[in-house]
Amino acid sequence: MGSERKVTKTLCRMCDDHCGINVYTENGKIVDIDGSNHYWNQGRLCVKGRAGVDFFYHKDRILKPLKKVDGKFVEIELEQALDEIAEKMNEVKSKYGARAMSIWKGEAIGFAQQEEIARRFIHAIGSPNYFSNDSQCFVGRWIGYSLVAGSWMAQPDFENSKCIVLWGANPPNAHPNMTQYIMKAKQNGAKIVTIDSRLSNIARQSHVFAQVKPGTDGAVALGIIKLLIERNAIDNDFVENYTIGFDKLKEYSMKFDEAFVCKETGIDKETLYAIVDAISSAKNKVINYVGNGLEHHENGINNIRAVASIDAIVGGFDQKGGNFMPEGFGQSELTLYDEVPLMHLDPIGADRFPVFYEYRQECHTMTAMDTIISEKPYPLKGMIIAGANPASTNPNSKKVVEALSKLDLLVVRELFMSETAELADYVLPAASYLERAELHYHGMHQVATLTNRLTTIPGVQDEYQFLHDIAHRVGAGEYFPWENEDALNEWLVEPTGVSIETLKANPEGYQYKPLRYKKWETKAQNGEKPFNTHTGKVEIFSEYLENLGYDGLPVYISPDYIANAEEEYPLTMITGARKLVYYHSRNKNFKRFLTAVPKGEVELHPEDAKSLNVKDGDLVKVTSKIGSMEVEVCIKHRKEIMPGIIQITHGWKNANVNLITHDDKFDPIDGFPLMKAVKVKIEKL
Ligand SMILES: Nc1nc2c(c(=O)[nH]1)N[C@H]1C(S)=C(S)[C@@H](COP(=O)(O)OP(=O)(O)OC[C@H]3O[C@@H](n4cnc5c(=O)[nH]c(N)nc54)[C@H](O)[C@@H]3O)O[C@H]1N2
Ligand SMILES: Nc1nc2c(c(=O)[nH]1)N[C@H]1C(S)=C(S)[C@@H](COP(=O)(O)OP(=O)(O)OC[C@H]3O[C@@H](n4cnc5c(=O)[nH]c(N)nc54)[C@H](O)[C@@H]3O)O[C@H]1N2
Ligand code: SF4
Ligand SMILES: [Mo]
Repeated sequence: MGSERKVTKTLCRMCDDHCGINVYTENGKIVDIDGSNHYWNQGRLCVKGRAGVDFFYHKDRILKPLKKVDGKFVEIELEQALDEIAEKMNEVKSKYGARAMSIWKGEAIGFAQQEEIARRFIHAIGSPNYFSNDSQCFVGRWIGYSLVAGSWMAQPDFENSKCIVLWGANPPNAHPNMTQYIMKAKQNGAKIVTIDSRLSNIARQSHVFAQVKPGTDGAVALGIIKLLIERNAIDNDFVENYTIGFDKLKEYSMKFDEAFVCKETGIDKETLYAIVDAISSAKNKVINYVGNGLEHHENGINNIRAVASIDAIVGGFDQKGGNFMPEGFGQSELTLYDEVPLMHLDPIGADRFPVFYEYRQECHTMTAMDTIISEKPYPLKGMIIAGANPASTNPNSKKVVEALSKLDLLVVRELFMSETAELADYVLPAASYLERAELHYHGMHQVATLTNRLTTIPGVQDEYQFLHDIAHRVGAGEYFPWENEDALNEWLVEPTGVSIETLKANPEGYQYKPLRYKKWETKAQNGEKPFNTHTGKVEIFSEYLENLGYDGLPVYISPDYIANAEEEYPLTMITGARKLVYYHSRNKNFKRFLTAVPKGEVELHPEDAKSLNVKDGDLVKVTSKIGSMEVEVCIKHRKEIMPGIIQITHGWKNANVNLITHDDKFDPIDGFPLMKAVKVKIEKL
């Protein structure tokens, strides 16, 4: 009897790149995955993508609801779990009010639809408290660029660019497929510039590599701006007609002469000039691409605004080969911010970080931990977490564990037992990406794709079904009228003019609109706001920020470890440099990946290793003002990391760097925590 082999096309969600995949099944069993000819990846696939099979059939997958009884988990039936969770939510609501309940979506299920369903749910039950990993991811770049130009593009038009400047980003590790576009641009003659504190994988493939001290990118950017202005390598027409505050920036940038920039940032004059040469010869076909490396700092937003000001003065926004601004799909609005405005209920963190709240309409996770512990300004007693593992990934893990343990109700939706799930009252088995049908948009090509549900596992719900079932049990069913996610998807596409059938017929992506560049020009001609900022212009100077008490200009502030060096903490730690095979706290349970990268390590410069008298594999204690952690040493080549700088990647249970990252030091605009540029000391154990 021959076995029946079938291929189903869908999208990979082992990382956020969302590559098109062919999933092969034999007699209903998934046997292989390879890359499909989707617009985005055109046949390519990375190692994590292939590991989707390991993931789906992993022996440790949670397939039954778990309830904690006397400190131990016992399996219960789904209906019982849903009934009990709804009952406990009603108790929390009647004792403390609806705002004592909250929801948190993590990196593993975001963004778009899954995020908006979570937002909808929490508003539907009367609480403003929606949290996500975006208190420390992506939003720094998004707000930084949105303040200047009204939007940020995670996938700009790399392919047609003539100069790509990567600031604190390492696509070969973090966005394997996206890297192909950068390499294509390189083949077509684009100059690649990398600005990083480490000789990263993309730095090795760049024409220019500027090795900067952590947190000093704003000084580099302002130094570049000064030179571009002096050389008149700017788009004078664009600056005059579409920007605000250029003269102020020009005056301010004059402070950033070569001598200051080089001393402050650690790069040399030749490198600075080489960057300026690369940018000026590309004119507006320039992309400044900002990664996570600029976000986790106390002056992150202003450093990012300074970088965005480079795009502004060379006129690179919404250009072919520049920072292209895609048009949306135009689907139905799932969130209820207009229908159920809940500002009067004090969303957590909205008063502390008003810009973060205004731009993102979400609550601040670090503030939430303090709120749970102190019960101030009001008690936060219940939380549903899906696709996140904050006990590992949020800063100050000890506090996170203390806070989450104090909740009256913690529900975690998971595939595996995580550090966070361990703390839960209920752990519910969640549907993986191969068991969900959801819409995804690839901005670079303006392509929409509907993912294909390959199979379902009895008792394992997708996020929509779970929230639907709970909403109906707690009296918020009117907001969840769609029986399942398929029905929801029908409603979502209604206003787009594109049917579900069309999307189903195009599993390798459906281009919903042809690309149009320079939309600001057409908008200006039609009397519309050219850019989606407060004034409609590109805001090099932000009156909005000034009115809130911040600097209107992207003012540079020296990081604390430079401005206030302390003998006790002689080293500076960056964290989170991505390893290709792992995803934050994920994938540590895949044997083949553990063989490749078996443990967490502290990466050191050979000089620092020498003065600490440590060798590879030695166990050391790393201490910051937040706490201590133990980790093994990995000595890097002298060019790979700067002397005095150490790097530890997060996500390891036995070497958890977030035991020593700061939840108490923030960027004042977006509230992002200090997790790169942390003052530390190391002791040999
Ligand atoms: N394999 C894998 N891929 C991932 C992830 C993962 O965990 N694993 N995570 C995903 C997520 S959620 C995100 S947000 C993205 C992040 O995507 P990226 O930002 O591209 O990824 P990182 O590896 O964090 O790259 C940050 C770089 O910034 C450098 N850096 C640190 N501090 C500074 C600084 O102050 N200035 C400068 N100029 N550079 C600095 C680091 O050395 C590092 O090389 O990756 C995504 N992709
Ligand atoms: N020190 C330091 N810490 C950092 C960073 C850093 O650079 N340095 N980076 C930060 C960034 S950018 C981010 S985005 C955060 C990410 O942090 P988190 O949002 O916590 O992301 P993950 O660690 O990927 O956690 C995902 C969890 O979801 C589970 N999961 C996987 N697939 C599914 C699914 O389909 N459904 C459900 N319900 N669950 C699933 C996984 O088993 C895992 O336990 O980490 C941050 N933490
Ligand atoms: S880059 Fe790799 S893990 Fe990410 S979506 Fe593509 S194949 Fe999947
Ligand atoms: Mo992230």
